[in-house]
Amino acid sequence: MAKLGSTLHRFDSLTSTNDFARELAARGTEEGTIVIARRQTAGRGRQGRRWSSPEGSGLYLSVILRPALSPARSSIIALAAGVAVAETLALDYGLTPDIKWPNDVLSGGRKISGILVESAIEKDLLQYAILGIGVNLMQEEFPEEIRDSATSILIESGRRVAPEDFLKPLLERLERWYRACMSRPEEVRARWEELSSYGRGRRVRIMSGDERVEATTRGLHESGALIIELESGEVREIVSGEITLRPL
Ligand code: BT5
Repeated sequence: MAKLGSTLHRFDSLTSTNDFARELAARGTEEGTIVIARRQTAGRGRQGRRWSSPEGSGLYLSVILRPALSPARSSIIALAAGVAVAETLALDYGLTPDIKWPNDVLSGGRKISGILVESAIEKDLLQYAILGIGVNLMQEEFPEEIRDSATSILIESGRRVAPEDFLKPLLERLERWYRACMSRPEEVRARWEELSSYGRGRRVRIMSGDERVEATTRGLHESGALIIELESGEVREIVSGEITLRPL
């Protein structure tokens, strides 16, 4: 496997770094290639949601991955990325992050980073995965819709961190945790549970369509699903998707 970031494509502006990385990956570009942009005009989250990506204020990064994992096991990549971001914030920037399942990284209860993995699957094999990571670095304020729910390293610590400065330690941690996805996935899950207050024994409300249930978290399943125990004692595994989880 090539080192993550050994080839880097840097842009002033892109619709979405994931779009550009996907085009490269579809043309056979090697694993580890990364794409960053100073701003995104159509940065996106999951299920068509938007990712606010103002110029120079955040890190907007996509990494081309070709993991030796079955599609059913691939959600571990997003968990590993959450671990890498949370570790970087904690160990290199002195914050006290949390990871909200599946992979929102929070600081002071507000979202500081989001992760979007888009996979290309053919004949039940993972051809490639694009790991997109957005980290809020220097925003002092946010658009109305996310004013109360978003934060940045500047807001949390008073430090001005440039995208390239954050990129270096992040890539080192990503490298380590990405490799572990293939060789020691149980370590990724254990580290995720350590860094997240949602791992075990957290009371949560789970919303899926019209259904709302209250439950207690019981750790991560091998597949990356969150194990929950309902009031009735019934144990379920929830996979990310249309499910929203709120602390109780
Ligand atoms: C995510 O989606 O959190 C994944 C975000 C991934 C962004 C990166 S940037 C590089 C790469 N290129 C892309 O186009 N995307 C990736 P989700 O869990 O669906 O959360 C989206 C929600 O987060 C939105 O609906 C808003 O409520 C909120 N949000 C939007 N922008 C935000 C920001 N900058 N900071 C905090 N919250 C934000």
